[in-house]
Amino acid sequence: MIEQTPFRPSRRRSLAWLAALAASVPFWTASAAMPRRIAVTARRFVFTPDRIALHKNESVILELTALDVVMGFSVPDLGIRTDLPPGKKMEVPIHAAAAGSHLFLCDIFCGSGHESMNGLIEVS
Ligand SMILES: [Cu+2]
Repeated sequence: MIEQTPFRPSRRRSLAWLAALAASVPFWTASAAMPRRIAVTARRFVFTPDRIALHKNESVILELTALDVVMGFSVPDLGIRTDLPPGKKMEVPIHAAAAGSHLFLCDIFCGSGHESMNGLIEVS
């Protein structure tokens, strides 16, 4: 007669659990590293929101969409700019390396209020 211990997980079952755990690692490490996405719309002559607060060393993706005419999005301090064709979502990654305020603005003339079309990225 063979004696059995009350609980002894089989080697096969242990390997199955280990395989399941290993398979889940890429999923949760990828989701933990996903940057925050911030939707920003542009229309004559405002960005919404016009204040974007970031944490120092945070990486985000701005999802910029012009609602009416071709706009430009420029953050001169950070060396970032892109055209905003109307109706097309443009993704702009930003890494906020240092604390401070950075002006962003429309740099394509879009009408008589163009000069006041701007906002701030505030990193703290
Ligand atoms: Cu403009």
